[in-house]
Formats: sequence, structure tokens, C-alpha cells
Amino acid sequence: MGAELVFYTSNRAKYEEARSVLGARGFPVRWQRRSLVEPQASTLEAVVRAKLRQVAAPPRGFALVEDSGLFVPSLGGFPGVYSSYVLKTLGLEGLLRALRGQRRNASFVAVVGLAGRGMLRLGRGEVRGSLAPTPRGRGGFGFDPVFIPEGHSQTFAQMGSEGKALLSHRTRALRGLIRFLETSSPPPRRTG
Ligand code: ITT
Repeated sequence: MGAELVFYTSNRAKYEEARSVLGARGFPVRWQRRSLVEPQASTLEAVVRAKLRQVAAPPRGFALVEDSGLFVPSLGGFPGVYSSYVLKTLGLEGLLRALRGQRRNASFVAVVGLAGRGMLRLGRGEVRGSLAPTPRGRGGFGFDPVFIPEGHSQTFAQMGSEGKALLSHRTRALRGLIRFLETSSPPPRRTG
């Protein structure tokens, strides 16, 4: 079994996605429900580094944090790092209104950060797609009812958690870190 990971996030759906991807590769993930302070920053990486400074790694494992967002080129990359705020204030309807008459292509991006054993690693994942004119589907969270990944006709919310996990930005970011985790197995315990 791989190193223990503790995922600090307020978002249960993020945790569930991480648990299924990492668990399948032999890395158990524990959820620490926390709303970490997010600085005003222009990149997901800067937010992830700030989140990592607020958490503690388990003794022989790693702390895990993530920051993600929806980037819409025709809106100058908005809402991007402000995705969570935009969802709370404008909501899906507000975003769709802002998009009227604009090109509808968009990307989800996730940056995952791991810290522990004196090391820090970031992984980035992206999935390209487009935004549906109206919300569709009951699964997922956040922007899932309007995001249609490239090459598909259903939104993430219509695909179910397993379908989404095969394609998602979060899965891609986590996969980038699995190799690192596999090569940094825990040191043997000293006895006596
Ligand atoms: P943390 O506690 O981990 O910060 P959060 O939900 O506040 O959880 P973020 O600050 O990273 O997450 O904000 C990302 C927002 O982008 C999130 O609230 C969603 O609205 C949206 N988002 C990110 N990934 C998504 C996904 O896979 N599906 C739908 N919406 C997503």
C-alpha cells in the first residue's frame, strides 16, 4: 500500500474523485474537511502553494490540496481562479447570460499540490470542451451541468461520476502525481 494522503478540501465531490483515482492505484486518501484561505492570485498554482502553507502532512505521508476553475477564452479566461466566487454570486444562469453571442469553448483546469517528507510537488490537468446553452443532468457539482467535454455530447453532470472521472481535469492532474508517489514509498520502519 502506498503512502497515506490527507486531502484538505471543503468540497466532498473533489475528495470523492481523488479517492477513486488514487485508491485504484493503491493510495488511500483521507478527507480533512477544511475551507482554506485563498489569496487573491492570478494563477491556480499560487493558490495551491498558499493552501499548502496552511496544512500539515501526516507523519509518513503527504498533505494534498487542489484548486480548480473553468476558463472561458471568449470571456478573457474568466471565471478562472474566481470560479467558486462566480458560482456563488452569478450562478450558472449568470455565466450563461454573459456568454450569449460569444464563442462557447471552455476548459476546466485543476492544479493539485502534494507536500510531505520535505518535498512539494504540483500537478496540472486540463480538459477542453464547450458550454451548453442550458444546464443538463443531475450529477456532479459546480459547472458540471453546462460543461460538455470535447468529443462527447453529454455534460459532465449527465455522465455520472465514473464517466466524468475518466476524463476530468482533476483525474489528469492526479495522474501526473502518481508516478512521483510511486517512487517515494515510505522509508522502512525502524524496530528496536
Ligand atoms: P476547496 O475547499 O478545495 O477550495 P472549492 O469547491 O471552494 O473547494 P475551488 O476554490 O478550487 O473549490 O473552486 C473551484 C470552483 O470551480 C468550484 O467551486 C466549482 O464551482 C468549479 N469547479 C472546479 N472543478 C469542477 C468540476 O470538476 N466540476 C464542476 N465545477 C468545478
